[in-house]
Amino acid sequence: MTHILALADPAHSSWSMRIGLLVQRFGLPVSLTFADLYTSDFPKMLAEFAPARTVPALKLEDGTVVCESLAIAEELASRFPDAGLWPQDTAARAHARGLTAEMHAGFVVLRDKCPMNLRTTYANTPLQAEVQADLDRLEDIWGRARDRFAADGPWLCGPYSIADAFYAPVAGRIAGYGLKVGPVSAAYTAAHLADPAFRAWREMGLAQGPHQATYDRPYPQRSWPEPADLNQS
Ligand SMILES: N[C@@H](CCC(=O)N[C@@H](CS)C(=O)NCC(=O)O)C(=O)O
Repeated sequence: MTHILALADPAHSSWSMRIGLLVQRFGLPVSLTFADLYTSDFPKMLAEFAPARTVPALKLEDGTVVCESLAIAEELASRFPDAGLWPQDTAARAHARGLTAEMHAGFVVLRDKCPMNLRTTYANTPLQAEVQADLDRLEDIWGRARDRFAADGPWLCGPYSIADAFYAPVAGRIAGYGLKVGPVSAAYTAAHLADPAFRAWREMGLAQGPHQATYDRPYPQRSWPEPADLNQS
């Protein structure tokens, strides 16, 4: 038996994306299993992951199930200590933990108003004012992290870490809903859009799973931006 991670629609399930992307980006020996949201397959899959009620859910090879993205990320970091899921530097690691926990618990308005949709890209959405406070907070915390820990690369706390995987779906929302962001957020979003693992995840989202009409919005559409488009916004 091996570790198994239960996930849902890669285009829409942002919590699935965080942990699935982490596993794929770091090449962790965890197999992925998917079920589509809003289908009978979803509870059927989770029945094998009791007591989980949501995805992601991780079943370890001894049968133990871990629910909740933050706990799963921590457990993977413990199981694979040499993989570098958290920054090695102690201050950067502490900071990355705080950023990750804030994502897990926060940004409720952004998450509610802009549900992740890696398949459809909108322009001129009327969402900017509603989500501005969350965007301002992101610009602040991403900027502080990068100023202190990330002078040499595009990520938050040095090398790509759990914190970056947790914010990857936010980059997807900024790109997908055409949200106007400050220079730090634009550059950080562009880094995600250029990241091969992010791109592979989005390709999987385009290819896998049914159309989920609940994510449709009545806004004009445009094409998915290239990383360079973000830097110009
Ligand atoms: N707090 C949970 C949230 C997980 C979550 O809400 N997952 C969604 C998919 S993105 C889900 O499983 N929804 C199905 C449901 O609520 O029935 C975590 O961090 O893992």
